[in-house]
Amino acid sequence: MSSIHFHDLHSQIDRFAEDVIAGLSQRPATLAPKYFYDERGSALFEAITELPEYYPTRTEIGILRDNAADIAREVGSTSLLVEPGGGSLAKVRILLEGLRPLAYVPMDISRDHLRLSAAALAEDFPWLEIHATCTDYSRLMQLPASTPTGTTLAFFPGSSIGNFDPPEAVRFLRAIAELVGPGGYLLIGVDLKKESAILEAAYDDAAGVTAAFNLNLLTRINRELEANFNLPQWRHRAFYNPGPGRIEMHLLSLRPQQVVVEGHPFHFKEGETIHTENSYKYSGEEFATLAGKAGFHGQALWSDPAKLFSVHLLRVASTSADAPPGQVTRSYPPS
Ligand code: AVI
Repeated sequence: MSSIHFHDLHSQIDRFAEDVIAGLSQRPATLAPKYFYDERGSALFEAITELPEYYPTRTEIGILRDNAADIAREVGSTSLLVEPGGGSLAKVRILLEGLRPLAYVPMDISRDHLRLSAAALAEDFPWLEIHATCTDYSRLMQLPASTPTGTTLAFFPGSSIGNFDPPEAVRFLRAIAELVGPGGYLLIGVDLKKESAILEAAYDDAAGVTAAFNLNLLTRINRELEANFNLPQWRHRAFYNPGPGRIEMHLLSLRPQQVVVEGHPFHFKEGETIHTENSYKYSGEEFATLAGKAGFHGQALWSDPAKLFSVHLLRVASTSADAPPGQVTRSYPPS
């Protein structure tokens, strides 16, 4: 019989208003992508993952499926599997039978979503102890008390690491390295650099779902912060910026306008944008270098035949004397 424990580490302090006002006061104006995910935003994101142009989700799932046994062999016996941002828990299902951890700790900010998906997982994996932990993992990366000790593997799929700027990504990876400790592992999905036309189509799809996802942030601000963004006067814009190696998403002001948010007026010129998201793309070597700055060394790397997406297995050295072993590179399907 599986056991579910629910841990609430998330303080209710809401910084949405503060963050929006600070972001809109900057030039260029910015809004943090973590605020995309209200109920409608989460549903739109789910729809994005099924779009023909948005290759990352299905490609990563293919890599995990085709290499699940290999991944389990590389990691060996695991006591604890931790998933920061484990909202839907769909991808972890691919790995659970092979890894057979004693306990699984999904961490997510959305209480209700976490409860529902943890309960569904418990039904399907009755042997698994689940510690569903409500926390904003980008601010607090901490295991609840009472989880088993032993080798820990963190799982961070989806290429969400690309939504952090590189210095933030290093800080986040360092927090994961501390969480898993010496000898611990990180299995992480990272989107690869590729032709800009493929990238730009993935973030500006023909059906307009990504546009609706981006614009929904303004709808959310209107609803939750008594604001008056006039939606027809804003347009979704996404492009690949090759210098920093990232897709940028913006909201473009179609005319000069004033917007009021909780009593604060903001002026936008025609053509001015609000920068809402970056999605960094990394070659295998670039990402291994970034992870190295956080104390990880590469143990294995899997990819798909078209080299669209990558899954890295990284490890924290067991002792400071441990020499990092050479990384094994594999492609999908394994040859
Ligand atoms: C969640 N994250 C990895 C997505 C990405 O591809 O950067 C968010 C997204 N934005 C637009 N489409 C998808």
